[in-house]
Formats: sequence, C-alpha cells, structure tokens
Amino acid sequence: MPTVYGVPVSPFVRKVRVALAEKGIAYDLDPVIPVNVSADYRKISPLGKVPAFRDGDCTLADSSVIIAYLDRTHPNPSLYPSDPYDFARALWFEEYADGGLVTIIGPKIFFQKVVGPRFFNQKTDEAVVKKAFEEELPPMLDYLEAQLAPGATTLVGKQFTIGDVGVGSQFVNLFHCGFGIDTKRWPKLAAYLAAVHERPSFRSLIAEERKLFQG
Ligand SMILES: N[C@@H](CCC(=O)N[C@@H](CS)C(=O)NCC(=O)O)C(=O)O
Repeated sequence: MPTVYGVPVSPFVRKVRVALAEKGIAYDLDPVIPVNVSADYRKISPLGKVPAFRDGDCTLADSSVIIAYLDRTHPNPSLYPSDPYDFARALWFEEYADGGLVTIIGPKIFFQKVVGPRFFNQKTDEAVVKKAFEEELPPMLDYLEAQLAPGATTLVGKQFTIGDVGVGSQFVNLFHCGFGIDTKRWPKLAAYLAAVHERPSFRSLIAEERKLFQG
C-alpha cells in the first residue's frame, strides 16, 4: 500500500489525497508535520516540505509531481485533459491555486486564524486577516468568477481536472477558518466550490479535518 506523508490540513497534502480518492487508490497516511523534519524524511522530501509519497521503492515529493505520477500509474479517471489547450489550462489553474491563492489563504488567513494560535501559541493578527480577506483575495476571486461558465462544476470543460483539485483544496483552508464566499458577488464561484467540495473525494476529507479541529 502506498504512503502519503504530511498533515491532513495542508492544502498540498489534501491535493494528493483527493487525487488518490478520485482514482480509488488505498493508501496509508503518515501525518508528518513540516517543522524540523528528520534527516530520514529529508531523504524523500529534500526541501523538507509535505507532501511526500512512497510507492514501494519509489519515493517522491511535491503534490504536482506525485499526482502526475499517480495519473500515469492509474490513468483512469485522468485528472489531465487530453486536448493540449485544456491540458495547459488545467495546469494553469493548479498553478493559480498553488502559487497564487496559497500566498493569501495560507500565511495571511489559515496560519493567522488556525495554525499560529493552535500550534505556535501565537495570537491572530486580525489586521492581516482582514486585509487579506477584504482586499487581497477579492481580485483573485473575480478572476475565477470570470473563468467559470454559468452552472459550471469544473474549471476546464466538463472534466474534473488537476485545476479543480488545486483550487478546491485551497478553499477548504479558507472555509476551515469560518470564512465563506459572497454568493451575490461571486455566484458562479460559490456554486462551483460547493459542487467540488460535495464530491466524495473532498467531502470525506473535509469531514475528517473538521473532526481534527474539534479535538
Ligand atoms: N510545491 C509544494 C508545496 C508544499 C508546501 O509548501 N507544503 C507546506 C505545508 S502546506 C510545507 O511543507 N511547508 C514547510 C516548509 O516550507 O518548510 C507541493 O505542491 O507539494
């Protein structure tokens, strides 16, 4: 059985777990916390980050790398469109999430509201959270709203892709902080996210993570 290394609330660990669930692959989870990681862990994740992955003798790090690997070992259902432009668009939305949304939702909202207070005894800087949520995030949401077709439950065509995995995963962290999406200002995005998070792959992980916060 393969192993995923990393704490469940990491959006990048969640990406890999969603991909595994979409493909029906059973796995073990080793909830490595990416702080002062061991020398052994650095052998499989040289940057010291989560997620990492082990499949027999193969070890990998980085959510995008791991999912690309899984899509070749388990091609059905594929998370990458076959049409070249759709393929590139799906990768673009993954990058929009992994390199864009995360810079606001991660350190300025999720860390401030959840990780800092719970794990590092740090007080939330409400000014940082307010600025992030009210000023920095809205243009990012405007872009996604403009990209979605009316009633769309996927970003690229009708296929659930790596772009949806990445974008959907970042918003789980936002919603864990008690924030929502204004359905009047971003109606297509709000409906899209609700549909993505209703997929069994996301739904079961979100339920599991909520229990962690209650504990
Ligand atoms: N590009 C990486 C990003 C992974 C990442 O930044 N993970 C965070 C946790 S959400 C981490 O391990 N941070 C610890 C560190 O940067 O040292 C991926 O897609 O897996």
